[in-house]
Amino acid sequence: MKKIYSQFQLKNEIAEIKPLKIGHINDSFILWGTSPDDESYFLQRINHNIFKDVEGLQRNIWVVTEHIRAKLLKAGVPNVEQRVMRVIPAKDGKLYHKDTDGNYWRVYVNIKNTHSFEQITPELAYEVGVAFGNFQMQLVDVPREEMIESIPDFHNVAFRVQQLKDAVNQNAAGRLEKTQWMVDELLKRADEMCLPQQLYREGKMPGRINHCDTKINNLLFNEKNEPCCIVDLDTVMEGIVLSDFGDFMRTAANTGAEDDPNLDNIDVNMEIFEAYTRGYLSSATFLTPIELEYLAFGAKMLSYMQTVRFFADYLNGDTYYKVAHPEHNWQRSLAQFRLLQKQEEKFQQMQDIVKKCTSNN
Ligand code: GN1
Ligand code: MG
Repeated sequence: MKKIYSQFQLKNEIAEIKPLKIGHINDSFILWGTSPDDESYFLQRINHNIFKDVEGLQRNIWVVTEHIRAKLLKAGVPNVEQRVMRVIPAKDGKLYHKDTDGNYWRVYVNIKNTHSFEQITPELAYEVGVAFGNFQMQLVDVPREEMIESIPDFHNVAFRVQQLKDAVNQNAAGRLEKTQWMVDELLKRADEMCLPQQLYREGKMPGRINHCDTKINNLLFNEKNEPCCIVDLDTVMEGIVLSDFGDFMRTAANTGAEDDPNLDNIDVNMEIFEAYTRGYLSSATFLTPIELEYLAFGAKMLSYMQTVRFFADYLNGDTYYKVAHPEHNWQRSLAQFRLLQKQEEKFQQMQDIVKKCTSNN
């Protein structure tokens, strides 16, 4: 391990290496210095099967973090180092290091004395909404020409529908017969679900920088329990605002679990929906009328896309998502589809909340 971290421009000696059990994608470690005042570091092995262009990925993160840092410094915000991640370049100046086994590594400064939450509450939803709204606000003028799509077509609904159609045609795992009804349900919604991104491609809906993993545990809080820093920047890329708004609603505004075996547990948590919307709209003041008009639709769009992704993986024989049992992707598909149906039922209420929170600003 020393051979790895000594490739980076660290300020002090490392006394201890602690593996961290976070995330399903990369492997993470904390590097502690010899004294408590020393800088400590966050070392990660990047999963380059998923992130195929590591150079571009790291450039994205550099561009985004340096852009935010410059804004915070200019505004005279205190504790900037606790509010934005800092990438430590390797000694050769690259933003990563490739070892002799072909693994890719990167280092950030470890942001000390912070924590995150796993359980959602309306208060937390509000704060997370403010934070992700701020994040997009800070990035409205980031130099996008320097950024790439770290996973091409990641949140592109039409691409995901095409993957589903391919999976149906191949029927690789022989699971189509008993699930044909799901194919029909999903394909009949395809045009509607692809519409906002169609508007984007036609230049009618603006492109924005999204985080693309708007989960509550990607917001760090400091020792005073104030939200301070958004982390997990691997999927930060251009898209439409519906994407981040919708993915938070998909993951947090659900009374059940993402893979809930009991579909009766699943419903839209309207209290969470409202709290996040209120927080988000209080800080994302750059939104245009067309984005506001479609914002609530984002919740349906992301539940739809996740159903399509889980289901296509089920048909393909579980090649992408890790599964705990053979029917897991089917169970996930059913649960996400039920959430979509509940969101369809409550769509007018969701729209009304967005309207109400817009006019309160
Ligand atoms: C994956 O690994 P995790 O939970 O951060 C996936 C997301 C899905 C999510 C569904 C790179 O995220 O897009 O929404 O599973 N990330 C990738 O649980 O595919
Ligand atoms: Mg993630």
